[in-house]
Amino acid sequence: MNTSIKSALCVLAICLLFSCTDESKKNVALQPLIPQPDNVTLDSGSFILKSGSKIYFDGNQEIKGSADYLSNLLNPATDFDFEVIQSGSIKNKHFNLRLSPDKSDLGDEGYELEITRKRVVLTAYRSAGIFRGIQTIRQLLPPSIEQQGQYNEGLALPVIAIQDTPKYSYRGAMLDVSRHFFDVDEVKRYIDFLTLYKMNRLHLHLADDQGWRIEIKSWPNLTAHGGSTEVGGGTGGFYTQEQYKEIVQYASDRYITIIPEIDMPGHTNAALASYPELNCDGKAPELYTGTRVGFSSLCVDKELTYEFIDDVIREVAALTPGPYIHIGGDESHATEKADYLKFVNRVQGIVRSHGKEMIGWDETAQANLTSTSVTQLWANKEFALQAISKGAKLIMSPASRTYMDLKYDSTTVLGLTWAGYIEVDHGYSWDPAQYMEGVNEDNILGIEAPLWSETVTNMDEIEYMVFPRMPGYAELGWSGSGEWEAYRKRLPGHGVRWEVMDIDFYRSPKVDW
Ligand code: IFG
Repeated sequence: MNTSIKSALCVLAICLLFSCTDESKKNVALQPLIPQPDNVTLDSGSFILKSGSKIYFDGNQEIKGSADYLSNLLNPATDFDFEVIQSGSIKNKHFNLRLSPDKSDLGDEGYELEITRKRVVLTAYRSAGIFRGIQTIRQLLPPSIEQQGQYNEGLALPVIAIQDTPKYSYRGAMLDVSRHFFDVDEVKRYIDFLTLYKMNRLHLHLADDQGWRIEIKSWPNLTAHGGSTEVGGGTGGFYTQEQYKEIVQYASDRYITIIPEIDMPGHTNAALASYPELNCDGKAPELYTGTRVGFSSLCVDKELTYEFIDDVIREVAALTPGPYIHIGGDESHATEKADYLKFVNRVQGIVRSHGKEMIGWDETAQANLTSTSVTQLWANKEFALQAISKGAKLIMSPASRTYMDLKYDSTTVLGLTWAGYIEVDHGYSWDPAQYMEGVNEDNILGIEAPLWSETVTNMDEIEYMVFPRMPGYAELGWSGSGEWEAYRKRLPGHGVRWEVMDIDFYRSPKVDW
C-alpha cells in the first residue's frame, strides 16, 4: 500500500478516534459557576457527550459512588448510558475520575478539572473533592440537564481547566424543623440545594419550645407528646431514629455532615411539657404553639436533668457520624446566669464524654469552653471575642447578614424583621473574615446560613426564602468574599436552573433575571 494511502488512512483513523469533527471545534456557552472557582482557564472547542461515552474511575471504591452519581445525572438528560467502569488508565473520549495521592495541595475537597476536546479528567486528593468537582461539571452543562428525563441533543462541555479548593472547611445551612416540622423528603430536597453549591454541613435544629423532632428511645414521650404539634397548632411530627439515619446517609452520600442541635437549657418547652419530672415544680407546662422565646428552662438544680441530657446526647451521638453536637444555649432568659454557666460547663463535659465536640450559640462562649468547642456567632460580638480568647473557633452566622428567615424587604410577606432586611446583595456583600474587630480568618471555622421556621411552613416557602440568598453564602464559604456587581451577573443563569429544578425562588429586583 503506497504511503499516501497509508497517511490518508492514518489521518482518517486519528479523526475517527479523536472525533476531529467540526462540532468539537465549536465553542459552548460558558455557564455561570457558583461558587466561583479559584483558577479557570477557558480554551476554544468543546467535549461532546456522545452515546458510548463512559465514566472511568480509578480503583478507589470510595469514588465509585461519585461516578454513579454523575452517571445518574447524565443518563436521563442524554438518553445515553454512561457506564461506570473501573480503570487504572485515562481514556480518551470518556470521563475519567481519579484520586491522586500526590495532590495533597488540593486538601479534602479541592479538585482539578481538565476538559479537552478528547476527554474529561477530574482529579482530587480525597473522594469529597471528586464529588465537589462533579458539581462543577454539572454547572458547566446547561440548566436543562436538571430536568430528569428531558433529552438534550448534543450536550457539550467547554474546553476548560479548573483548579479549585474551598476557603473554609465548614460551609453550611441550618433548617429549623422544630417551629414547623419538615419530613424526610423535604430535608432531602434541602440537602439537594446544599449539594449543588458545594456546601458540606447541614445543621438541623431538632428541638425547641414548639416541638421535639428526634426519637429518643429512653424518653419516648419527647416525640410522642413533644413532637405532636408546631407553631400555629399543626400536627408537627418527628423522625424515628431509622428515618433520621436515612437523612444522615443521604447527606453523607453527598459529602454533607449533619450537625444535630438539641437546644438547652432554654427553648425546652416541648421537653418540659413531655415529662413533669423535668420541671423544678414537677408540673408539666402545656405544649406551646406560639413564637415567643426565652420563657423556658430545664431545671438546672435537678440531677435528673443531667441524666436526661446524658441519655439524649448518648442516643444522638450514636446517630451522628460527624464530630459535633450542637447544644444550642441561646436566649436562656429563664435561667439564672450563674446556673447557666454551670449548666453549659457540665453539658460540654457530657458531649465530650460521648466522643463529640460541642457547638453552641454565642452565649455559650461565656462558659469555660475547651478549645475544641465551637461558638456560633449570631448576635453578640463580645461573646465571639470571649470564644476566641478561650481558643474556640467561630462559625459565622451574624443574623443581620445570614438569617434566611428575615424578610428580603418591607414587601416580603414571609419572614421576620427583628435583625433588619436581607436583600440578596446585603447577604452577599460582606466578608466573614472582616466582619468584626478581633476576628480574622484563622479564628473562623466557616459560615452557616440559618433558616428559622416560625413563619416558614412548606417547601415552596423554604425555596422562596433560601433562593437566591443561599448560593451567595456558599460562595462566601468556598471562594471567600467577592464583588456584588460581578456576582449578580452570575445569578440569572442559576435562576434558569432553579426554574428547571422547580424551585420557587424570589425574583429579587437587585438581579436582571
Ligand atoms: N433567635 C432565636 C431563634 C429564632 C430566631 C428567628 C437564635 C440563636 C431568633 N435564636 O437565633 O430561635 O427565633 O430569627
